[in-house]
Amino acid sequence: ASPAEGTGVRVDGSEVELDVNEEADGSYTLVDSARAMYPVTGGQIRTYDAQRKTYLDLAGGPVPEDVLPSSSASDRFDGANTASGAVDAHINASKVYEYLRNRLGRDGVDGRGGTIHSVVNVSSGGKDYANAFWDGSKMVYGHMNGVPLSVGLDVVGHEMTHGVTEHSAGLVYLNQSGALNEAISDYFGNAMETADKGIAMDDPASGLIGEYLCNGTVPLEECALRDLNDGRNAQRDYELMTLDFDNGGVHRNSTIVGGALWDIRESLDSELADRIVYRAAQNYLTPLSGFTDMRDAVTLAARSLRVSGADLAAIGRAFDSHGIVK
Ligand code: ASN
Ligand code: ZN
Repeated sequence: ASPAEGTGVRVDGSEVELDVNEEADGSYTLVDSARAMYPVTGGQIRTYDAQRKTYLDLAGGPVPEDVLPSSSASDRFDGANTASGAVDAHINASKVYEYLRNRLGRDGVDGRGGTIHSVVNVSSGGKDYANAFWDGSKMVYGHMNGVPLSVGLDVVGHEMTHGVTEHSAGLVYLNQSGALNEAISDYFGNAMETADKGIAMDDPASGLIGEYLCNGTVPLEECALRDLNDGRNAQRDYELMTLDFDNGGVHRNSTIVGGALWDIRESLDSELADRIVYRAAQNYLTPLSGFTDMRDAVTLAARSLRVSGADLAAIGRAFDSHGIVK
């Protein structure tokens, strides 16, 4: 196989350039061999089509041998490759890769340029599987309202950030450490999307998560899964909820600390905020860290980056106003 330039049609109808492979038989696959900051590992970005298999049928390896990379007879990926979500997953994974590299100086999900695997078009046995997740070695995507979850850079960035967290802080996916894990994924997923789409931080829509999964039928703010501007599904009284489902409510409690992190991104230069949050997660958290540990971590990271007194005060206010106080 050799690296080639292809084109793809996204679910929204737009056309994008894709890094692909040309295979020996003349076909093309969604395998991007053009990246990896330190080309030691020969890492790739590989996008596979599960052809409606269920997740339980995907046992073995990062991706089992009978699940193949999305392919096309020509260097144009449209039709089934659009509908499966493969084109969107492939372009969004490369956007996340570039964001990690250019803004944060990180080489991919594992930080070592290792291969990034995404599997799209997973079903739930005849029905759509309306979710996406990081399973410890790959991203897995289904469809919601008929729309592949890979269309949203916030969703793709969220899932890939779970991989980054697993390879660094290792936050346990339960109770406060789990909610913090979720918040860090929400933060970077939305940071990547606002930067990519040029959404201003003072636009209330900047905080919406998963708002592009609506099929155009519902207003964005009604369709969004969560809102880091303390809107939809936010835990607005900032009281930690004890829930016996969802790993202790990780997707509700997350907005307490995620809302504080988003306030920081609104108050500071956004690139600086990203570096602070990233540094906090990389250097100052451990697997059982909770919300006040994150306050300490962000403060320490900001100090080590020598931010201004005004920025430090804004960081303090962001945590104070979400009830994360020492
Ligand atoms: N989409 C969800 C998430 O990444 C899946 C899950 O519940 N882990 O948070
Ligand atoms: Zn998550």
